[in-house]
Amino acid sequence: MSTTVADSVTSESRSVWSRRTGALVGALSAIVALAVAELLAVVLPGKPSPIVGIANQVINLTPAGIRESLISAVGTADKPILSAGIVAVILLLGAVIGLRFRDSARAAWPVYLILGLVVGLIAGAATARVWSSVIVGLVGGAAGWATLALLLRVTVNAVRDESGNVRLQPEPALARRTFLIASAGVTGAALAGIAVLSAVRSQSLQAVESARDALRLPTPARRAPAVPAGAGVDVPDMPPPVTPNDAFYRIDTALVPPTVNVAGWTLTVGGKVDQPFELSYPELMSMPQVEHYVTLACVSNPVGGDLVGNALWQGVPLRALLEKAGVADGAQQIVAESVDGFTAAFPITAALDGRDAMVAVGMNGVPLPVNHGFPARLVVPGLYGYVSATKWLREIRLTTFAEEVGFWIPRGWVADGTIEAASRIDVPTDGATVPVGDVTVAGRAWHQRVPVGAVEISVDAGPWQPAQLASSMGVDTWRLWSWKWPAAVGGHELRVRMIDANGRVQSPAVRQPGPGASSGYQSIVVDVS
Ligand SMILES: Nc1nc2c(c(=O)[nH]1)N[C@H]1C(S)=C(S)[C@@H](COP(=O)(O)O)O[C@H]1N2
Ligand SMILES: [Mo]
Repeated sequence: MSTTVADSVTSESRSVWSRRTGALVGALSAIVALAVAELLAVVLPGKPSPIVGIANQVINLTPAGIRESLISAVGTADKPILSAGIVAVILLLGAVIGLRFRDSARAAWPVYLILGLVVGLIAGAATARVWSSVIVGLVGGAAGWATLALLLRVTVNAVRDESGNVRLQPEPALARRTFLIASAGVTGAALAGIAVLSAVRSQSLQAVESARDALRLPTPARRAPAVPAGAGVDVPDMPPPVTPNDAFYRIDTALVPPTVNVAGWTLTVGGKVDQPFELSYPELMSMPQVEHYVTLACVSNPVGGDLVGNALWQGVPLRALLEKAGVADGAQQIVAESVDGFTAAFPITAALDGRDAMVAVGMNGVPLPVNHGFPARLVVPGLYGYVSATKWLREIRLTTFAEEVGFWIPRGWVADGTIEAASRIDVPTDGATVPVGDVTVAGRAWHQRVPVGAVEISVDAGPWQPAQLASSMGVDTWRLWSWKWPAAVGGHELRVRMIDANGRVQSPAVRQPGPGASSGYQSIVVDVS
């Protein structure tokens, strides 16, 4: 199809104006499509936000090579970057479509339809309500197409001559002005849409936060022993023995932490049980609760890493829930599923062998924070979070090992998530300069379910020397330690290792995280002057 050029404009300048206009209008149509889709998502069942859905799929489908960095990235600062990347790709797509269809906006509708359908399908594929997501995609696509057609119409006046060729009859001055006004209108509307959307989001978070603020934890039937006075190490920059909630590491696949309304929330216990049941939040809260200090650790923690925290957890023993349901013959594992579709799976024995596995409702004396799984999550001492610690818990089901595996297992992590012995140096930090003389070295060591027996330090590959252990808080928590180092001038290498109460030395084999936990001794270099 050839285009003839309007008389008043040179071929050069018209083509520049038109290409740029096409791309710009296309990008604007994408903004409108996204804004409309996100707004609609708020009111549809399952709130199928295209951006959140696609981001979750990106996380789910990430290949093994970069998964390890992503698993620690998700839950932290990289999620907004992921969303921004998705928005950028959609804007770019819009610009390309605008460029291509700038002379025939009407004909672009199948492209918007197909894109809307594809986005809806991708974003909804891993959720319970694909149709809801597809509707959002299609409506967004329709809004995008309408925007393109409308804006191009006010910009250039395309007519067909007798031979079927498209003649463009722009009136540049008018078109430019109309275009600017129309674009400003569209951008304004899109921004207003986004503002409404984020207001709705923050309102639902606020609603959950205020419902949470009004809750009081019941007095546990069994209290945890008080933290001994000597459980800490009195050194500047050394973390406290119990991690405050706002300093506790956060790891999950959720782009936006689920905001669960306790009024409509239930916990289902089912699968291979004699008597499946469902509990409301008040019903769960009315069951006898226990309190226990447990150090939670992430399998993707690198050697010397900080993806570990220690809290006082309060909740209903998992054993009590299993006894209420009655474990049926053939049941082997517990699968815990969250409201956002994450699953963790671990052997039933971990709930019945006497350790304090629980459905936790409290963290350090307050109801679980939203980021850490409100209203309920699992905590299983001795197992990494990815196989056990489901946040925003919705269902517990008993299955066989063959029937099902947890979320991370098909993505390349081992099914046995038993925590391994680990230790780290907190002070001084790697690369620090310290004054010559007595330097206090301090850190933490953990091997949940097995008491820490000793922590040892080696300077410049010299003999291992015993550190002083702070008081124990129990068998499932880390132990803080310190060591007085008579430091001589120069650069020195410090290494740390722990030995458990059974005399087993932490593994020296150097391994990165994935498919199992990392291992090897942390080593830091300190400059003494
Ligand atoms: N719903 C849900 N629960 C989850 C996860 C998740 O991605 N989604 N990640 C798990 C992992 S890998 C870890 S290490 C712990 C971290 O718990 P925290 O964020 O409270 O520290 O949560 C676990 N529970
Ligand atoms: Mo984790």
